[in-house]
Amino acid sequence: MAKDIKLKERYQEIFGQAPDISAKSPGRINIIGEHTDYNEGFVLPTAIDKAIYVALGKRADDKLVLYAEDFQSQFETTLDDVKPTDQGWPNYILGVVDQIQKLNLELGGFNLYVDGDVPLGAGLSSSAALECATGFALNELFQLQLSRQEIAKIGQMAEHTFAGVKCGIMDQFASVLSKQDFVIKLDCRSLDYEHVPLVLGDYELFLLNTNVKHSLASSAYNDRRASCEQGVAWLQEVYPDVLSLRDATVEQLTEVVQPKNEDVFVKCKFVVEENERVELACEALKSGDVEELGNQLFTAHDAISKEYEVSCAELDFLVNYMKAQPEVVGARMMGGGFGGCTVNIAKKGHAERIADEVAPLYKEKFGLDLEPIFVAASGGSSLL
Ligand code: GAF
Repeated sequence: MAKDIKLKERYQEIFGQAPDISAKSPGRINIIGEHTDYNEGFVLPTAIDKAIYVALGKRADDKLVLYAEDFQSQFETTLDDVKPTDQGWPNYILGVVDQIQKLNLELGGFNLYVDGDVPLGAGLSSSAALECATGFALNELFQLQLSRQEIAKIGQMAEHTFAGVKCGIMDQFASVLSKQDFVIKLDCRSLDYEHVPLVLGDYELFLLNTNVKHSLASSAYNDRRASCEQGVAWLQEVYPDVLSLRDATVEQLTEVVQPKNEDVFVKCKFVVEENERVELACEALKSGDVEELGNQLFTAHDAISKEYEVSCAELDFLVNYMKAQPEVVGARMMGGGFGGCTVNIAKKGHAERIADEVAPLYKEKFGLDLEPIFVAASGGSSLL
């Protein structure tokens, strides 16, 4: 059921006056291209019709007073004392404030109220959405003249410094720069991008939320990133033109990296091949070949599970189940891994039935509820 978000009313109740500004920034899905963004490769995400909403008002002093509806929790600090907190959620806001201050842009004190309908911990990037909603709204409130790309980069750096995840740019970029009914083919090196129509003909896209919260995710994520950087460092000793895995070939990896460390080799090879899959999937999408697009999703899942090793039993079970469904052409885990959602492509009119059929089997095997989520490709951050 849609969540009732009472942004301006709740701001008024909490802070005793109307907000100066309110904005939203969406969560995202990714059709294909995982763990390629921090390797300067390609991704194919889009924003969804679920977002983080913020209302802000300027204060006369230098306080930051933040209130999160989901946690019924308030946090207070001052502009000259912005640092990570173990309270969790304020970090995504404070990290953005810190980045803006590091750019020597001038902020004043403010109140901020946040609510949203992006499911938390479901791999739909609620944290990137909060960073981007904060950056987007502060940009307007204090007339900072930041571009959307700069807001995305600020969000990414906030995640690195205040949440401890050395993420790539995909989630934040999708949250601020998506266009309704399109996916973004993003070159994560140049940040050049192309909006590609998300037209699936007789097919539709749906998500299944495993309800597995990714507790391992941040340390494993940083480990995978370190393996990729190690691979590049070894490659550069022989091939100085390789600046990231984006520039590498499987042949080079076999020659240089495999003899040094099999595991690093397998991780790097996954990234090189995942980039190729993004190209193939994007071509298939453009030419309306949804079955080929789906094939790329299944292949990508097998590789991310067996080679990159960021899947989990629940995700593997769901993707394997989909392989046996004649109406499903593709499925894979989505996002950083270790939980969250699968993204599936099925013949129109079958998704709900398939989700209903698999849910009891999933519950019996894992003791968890399986939640189907239907999303639409939506536009990026906006004022309300
Ligand atoms: C997470 C990260 F935040 C992204 O940058 C990306 O690396 C993704 O995992 C994996 O593709 O969502």
